[in-house]
Amino acid sequence: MSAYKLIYFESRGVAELARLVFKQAGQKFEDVRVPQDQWPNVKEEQPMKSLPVLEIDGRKYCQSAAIVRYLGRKFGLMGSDEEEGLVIDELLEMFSEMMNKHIVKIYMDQDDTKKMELLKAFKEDSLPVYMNLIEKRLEENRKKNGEDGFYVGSSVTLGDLTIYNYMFAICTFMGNFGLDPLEGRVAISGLVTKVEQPPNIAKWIKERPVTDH
Ligand SMILES: N[C@@H](CCC(=O)N[C@@H](CS)C(=O)NCC(=O)O)C(=O)O
Repeated sequence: MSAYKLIYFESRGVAELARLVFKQAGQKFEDVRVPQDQWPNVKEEQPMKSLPVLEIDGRKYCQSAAIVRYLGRKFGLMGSDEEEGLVIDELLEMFSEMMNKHIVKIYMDQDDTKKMELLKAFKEDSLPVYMNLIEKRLEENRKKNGEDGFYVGSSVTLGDLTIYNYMFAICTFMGNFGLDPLEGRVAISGLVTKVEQPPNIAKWIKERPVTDH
């Protein structure tokens, strides 16, 4: 049995999805959270001088997207065929684009009035494109698997964990500005609630450190 260590900062950031995959899989891992004042020393030991880093039996691997995909495959959470895997990959890229092209830029803006304007524009113009496709995929899977369906197939996959993780982050951020990205999105809201229910995930959501991002 491999020994896993996930090294990141004291935040959810780009490591939380990997933590959720470990929890859903019921796989033990060491959740190392580096305090900012220790970062200069720890940085020198990391292959890319950045985090997250996943250590498997002492060997270090980088890049959050590669790490979650590896863990998804390892623990059987990438769907039951190549097409389900493609739909999950499509979703991961959508959220990556949403974060990098929109959310991170808005987050970095120092001017709160400007931030509010950018967030409103994001909610009206760009967000619906992503949300519409997510709802379309949910409807496709509902037709195939009925009400028991998740994002793909009829059990939790990396797709469901991805939606839960990013919607939690985006709702938290936009909620600070009185905006709800899930407004009118009944199917996606329903999925988010459903992902919170399995015992391992419910326990983790309750016990994980509360952080701003
Ligand atoms: N593409 C990389 C980005 C890694 C990255 O930029 N990590 C940031 C934290 S989110 C970091 O280590 N910052 C500290 C530093 O660069 O000194 C990934 O997704 O893993």
